[in-house]
Amino acid sequence: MATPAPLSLPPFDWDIFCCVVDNFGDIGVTWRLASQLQREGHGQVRLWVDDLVSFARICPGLDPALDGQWIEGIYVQRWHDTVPPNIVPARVVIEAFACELPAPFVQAMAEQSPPPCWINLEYLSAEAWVEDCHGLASPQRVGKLSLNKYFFFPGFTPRTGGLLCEQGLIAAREQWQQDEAGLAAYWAGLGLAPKGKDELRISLFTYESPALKSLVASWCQGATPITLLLPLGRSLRDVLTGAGLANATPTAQAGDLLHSGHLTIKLLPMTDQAGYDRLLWSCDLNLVRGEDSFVRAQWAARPFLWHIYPQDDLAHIAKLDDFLDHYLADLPPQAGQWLRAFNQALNHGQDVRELWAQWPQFGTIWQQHARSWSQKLLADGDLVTRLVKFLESRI
Ligand code: TRH
Repeated sequence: MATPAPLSLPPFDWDIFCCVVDNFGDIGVTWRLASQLQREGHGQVRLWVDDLVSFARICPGLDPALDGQWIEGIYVQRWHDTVPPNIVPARVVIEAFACELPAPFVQAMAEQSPPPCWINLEYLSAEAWVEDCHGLASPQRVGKLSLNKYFFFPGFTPRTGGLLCEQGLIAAREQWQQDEAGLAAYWAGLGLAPKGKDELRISLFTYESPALKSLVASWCQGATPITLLLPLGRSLRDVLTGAGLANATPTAQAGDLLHSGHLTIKLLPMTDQAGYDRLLWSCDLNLVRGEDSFVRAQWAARPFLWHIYPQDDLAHIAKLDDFLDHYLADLPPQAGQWLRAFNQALNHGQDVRELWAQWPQFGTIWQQHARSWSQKLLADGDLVTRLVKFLESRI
């Protein structure tokens, strides 16, 4: 539950600014970062957000009507055009994804002694240039004063900022995936029987794509029983159309259970992020998108397909390829080629029936690969560990 702000606030160690461009990724990443910093004892966190209604979709305890509130030990401040008078910036100020900080806040930063460390947390990308730009300083003039802003790039290699992954997450996932009784209780909570021996459970949280129609159609027609866990959202129409259930789209609601051939579709409400993680951990295959669900699918140690956030100039396709170069490097060539083709077809909106038909051939090796990939990614530390180390030399 949200607690309204008291009159006086403590000094903050972290100010994190989030501008919600669209969807849930901007707030999804910054909320995970704020939560991890707070829970792992790195100090008091204030999170500035311009769209509390979107935030509340993934944080049900939040009250979008409040200007300031404490939630799970973090102070959430509605970000208006103006900032409260006499604002005292935290020791570290993070602007997420190059959102522009309010000018009076930057002025207060420049006047503070010593000034805060200013970080621009960038979008995740596997492109090679990220290694050269990670950690670079960009001098900023503020009137007669100056401040350094540092670029911090998440990434997949030791020379980047790594990926957000809170301590204890991997152990919690292991426990969850080995607990048969717990899993049966989880499925029962969703109104489903325990998973059948030959059944596949698949979660899907993507954007619109014609590829979904062909994928869902082949799930309906295939011999394997499949249950699709579908949080309500942008992919609903394509999924139901592929299942021959387009007529159900206008009235579809969370909780509905739909059937078409060998496919069962369970419509889910959006939950908090921990609930979404549990869904990813429980499924045999996850279709994810954007940045944060993409990273969390990797921590699930299960096969996943990535529907990358589309960009006008098709820049996202090169980004997808650069990620796949890393992800597929340790797979036998045939399996790697298949997975590359599958991800590309999904992102180009192509028919994927023939690709899905090869799941029986490659599913097991993909599952093994998903486990080793998740371990490999953490070998050089998670993003918060790397960020704190980076700051130690600058504060
Ligand atoms: O929602 P996304 O598409 O977000 C974005 C934004 O559009 C952003 O502008 C863009 O730059 C970025 O992608 C790349 O995808 P993403 O990043 O996966 O964010 C979804 C968040 O929603 C993630 O934190 C998980 C969360 N979530 C829940 O908490 N509960 C749920 O039930 C579901 C389905 C998702």
